[in-house]
Amino acid sequence: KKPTLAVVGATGAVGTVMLDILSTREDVYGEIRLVASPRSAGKKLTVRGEEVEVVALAPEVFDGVDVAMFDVPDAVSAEWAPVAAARGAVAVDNSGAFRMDPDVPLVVPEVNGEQARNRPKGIISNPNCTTLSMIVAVGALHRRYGLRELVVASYQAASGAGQEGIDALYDQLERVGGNRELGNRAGDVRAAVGDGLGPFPAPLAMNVVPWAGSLKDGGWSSEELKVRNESRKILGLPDLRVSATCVRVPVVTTHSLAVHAVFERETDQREAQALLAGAAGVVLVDNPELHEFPTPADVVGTDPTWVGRVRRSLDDARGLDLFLCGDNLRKGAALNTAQIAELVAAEFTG
Ligand code: 11C
Repeated sequence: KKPTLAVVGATGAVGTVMLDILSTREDVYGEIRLVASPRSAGKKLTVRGEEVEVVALAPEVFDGVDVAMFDVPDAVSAEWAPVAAARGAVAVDNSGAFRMDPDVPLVVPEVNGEQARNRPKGIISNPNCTTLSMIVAVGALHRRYGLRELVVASYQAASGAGQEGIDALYDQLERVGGNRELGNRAGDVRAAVGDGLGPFPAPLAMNVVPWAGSLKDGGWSSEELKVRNESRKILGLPDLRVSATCVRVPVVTTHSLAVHAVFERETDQREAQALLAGAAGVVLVDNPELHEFPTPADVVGTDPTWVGRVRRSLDDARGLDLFLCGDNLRKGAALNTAQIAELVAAEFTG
């Protein structure tokens, strides 16, 4: 029998992309149940070409469910993923609630897919979108050269902060659009944006904001620590040196990262390009003489990690510098969750 799937958080920014992904990938499920907060219950959403009514989150919705995806805030997952697991479902959780739990695997199918089977709590975690946007490419390089250190700067899209972030960016762009007086004097963009900051701590339109998440010890942001801790766990490198600076940019969807990676072995630009080009889930676009490199505007809506600007570091033969882009709602969230769920679904159908 084909497994029954529950999608919890079906109406959010990631949930919406998830329904599209479930409608376009190979159909491995029997029933698909759509679950959301009581506020959204009764809404009808289309998945696999059929209208399905959204039901309110409650323990009973997990009865008979084999795989339950969670695209909800940390506190909701913390409470409800164990409920789904207790009722016999395998929970695939896209929140930060369980990622660093030693009894919960943190899975990227192209990198450590085999770990999805080792889930003592019946929960599998999906990494943060910033980690996910780079880890498939970095994992491919690690397999060849042996990773020792990552220094990264992110260029994160507004949709990483959910529908609220998307709405805030569009509203701000309307407030600044067409005004050629703006951007020349300190504070004038801030004045134009006014009370429309949304979830961001500074204007995002016509600006970049060096902040994502919450404040942690030593001035680090939670997002920066997630990149460090999750990369270590996924790659199985508990001592990996990682420095991240996470920055929000006025892009709707698709995170980018500038990566400086240092390895155990000497690197080679052409070899690194070839192995990235051949890696599952990675596309190489690296012709700077033709101005061909990945940009969020070209990558949004696609599944792979797009890599370009691959260079051997000038001052370290063991170093590589590169730029990459990944759709934070697809591979960064819904797609990776769907891929993990498919690994679990395959256990049901053999
Ligand atoms: C952002 N990466 O772009 C964050 C959102 O840990 O799943 C995702 C937070 C998380 O703001």
